[in-house]
Amino acid sequence: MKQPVRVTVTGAAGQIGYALLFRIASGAMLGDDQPVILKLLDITPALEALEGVRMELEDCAFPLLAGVECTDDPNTGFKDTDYALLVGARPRGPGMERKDLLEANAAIFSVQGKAINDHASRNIKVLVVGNPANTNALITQRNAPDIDPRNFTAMTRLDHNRAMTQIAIKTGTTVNDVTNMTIWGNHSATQYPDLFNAKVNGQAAIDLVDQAWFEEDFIPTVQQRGAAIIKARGASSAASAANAAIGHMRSWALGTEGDDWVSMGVYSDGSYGIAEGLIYSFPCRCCNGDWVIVQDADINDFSRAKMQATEQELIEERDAVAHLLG
Ligand code: NAX
Repeated sequence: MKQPVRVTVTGAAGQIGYALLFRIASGAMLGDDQPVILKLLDITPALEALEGVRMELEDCAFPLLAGVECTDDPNTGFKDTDYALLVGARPRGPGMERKDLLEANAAIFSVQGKAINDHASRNIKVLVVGNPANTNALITQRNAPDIDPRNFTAMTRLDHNRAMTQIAIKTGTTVNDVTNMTIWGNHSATQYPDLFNAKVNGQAAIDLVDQAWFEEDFIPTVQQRGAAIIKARGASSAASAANAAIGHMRSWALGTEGDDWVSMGVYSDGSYGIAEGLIYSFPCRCCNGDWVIVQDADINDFSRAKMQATEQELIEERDAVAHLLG
């Protein structure tokens, strides 16, 4: 049996946390041969609820669960951590402007970035789920200057999975037939789900649908899916978000399949002309615990305009929190 690795989950007492922790402990994220020590971080008023989650984790008697620690202190929560899933965030309150939301979250993620910098493993892999995920990931990364910026990522895998299912339904196939899906840019309503590079049974997905459906149905459905879930369920996506987080980390740690790729919000190196240093969602392949941005995706004028619009939003978000970027 391998040595246990430490996995920190923030916002562990929340609804995504509840859908996530049991799957990490079962081996779904890092494999059936990888024991884990779970480190659960939440705010002080949530500590009692967190104890309840710990008890339930213990009661599952998961063979791979080597320990559970609960804390409200980021310095303790990130100590020696190998994997961190930053789920806890400040939700938008009544009357809160976008800028207020960015600032409230910037305060949380700058503290966590510093704690990661000071206490975590130098090889830590960080996934930010809490919204606004890309900019929260940027703030975390910029406050952890001693750690490689490539170790900080944001989640667009839920959007990726949503897009795969929508094209599968439209073409009368299943997600097993869909490959090479890409979500470009921000995890927000400006994201661009790309059907020019996606394939269904090896054929370009765009050739199987009409352009009007792509532009007027597919793109808005994927972009607005989070809002549709809130309207229907009275609560935001939780199990599907947790599932996407498991998928993101699993691909990163254990690799992507063959020629296929996944969508990950990663540190931009200027690929496809996207501003360097933004956390932008690109098509990525993973191998040996590392990711690379796929370089040969086809970009036409339509795609270019959509990719730039979502880039522009990320630039504006970055500029709004510039004073907290460390
Ligand atoms: P909940 O409100 O159920 O849980 C959030 C938890 O975070 C709470 O337990 C809270 O006490 C904790 N928390 C708040 N501040 C904290 C801090 N400073 N340190 C540690 N914990 C803290 O929200 P939930 O539904 O679990 O959603 C969590 C986040 O995921 C939200 O920001 C949400 O917008 C975001 N999402 C991101 C998605 C993505 O695809 N990237 C999709 C799903 C989800 O909407």
